[in-house]
Amino acid sequence: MNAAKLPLFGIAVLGLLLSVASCRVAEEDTYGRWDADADARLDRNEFTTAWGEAAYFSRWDANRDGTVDESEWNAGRNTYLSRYDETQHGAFTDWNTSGSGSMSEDELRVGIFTYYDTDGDNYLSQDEYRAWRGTSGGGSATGSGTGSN
Ligand SMILES: [Ca+2]
Ligand SMILES: [Ca+2]
Ligand SMILES: [Ca+2]
Repeated sequence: MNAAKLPLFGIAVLGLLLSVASCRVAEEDTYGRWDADADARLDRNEFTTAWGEAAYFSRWDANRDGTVDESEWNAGRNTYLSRYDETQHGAFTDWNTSGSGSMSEDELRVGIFTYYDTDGDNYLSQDEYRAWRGTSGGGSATGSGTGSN
């Protein structure tokens, strides 16, 4: 009937959809939650907190003995680090800086941070953060225990 009103209605619906979509993005993008001082950079301390809260170490430590040995590290690397390249990211011995038989949580976390800090500036940017949280299809940022890393 009133053809002139239809486009306006369409625009209104489109606007509503767009605002819903942007809300979803804001909810899913939890960078701000991990970026405790809100300087738009995730530093090592902030990363350590995020890592600990998400209990990532236990996903690598398959036998739950509190360390990650070379076979566990190899398995975790194949599972979680999709872009892993030994010449670029180092071998087990490079990550296992203490030189003991297996890797502590600190050692593994430093390796992971370095892996995702692709520009090497000692901070995770939003893009680097997304690469970290978005791998292995874990989905929601809060995770259910079987997500990334
Ligand atoms: Ca920060
Ligand atoms: Ca272990
Ligand atoms: Ca960086």
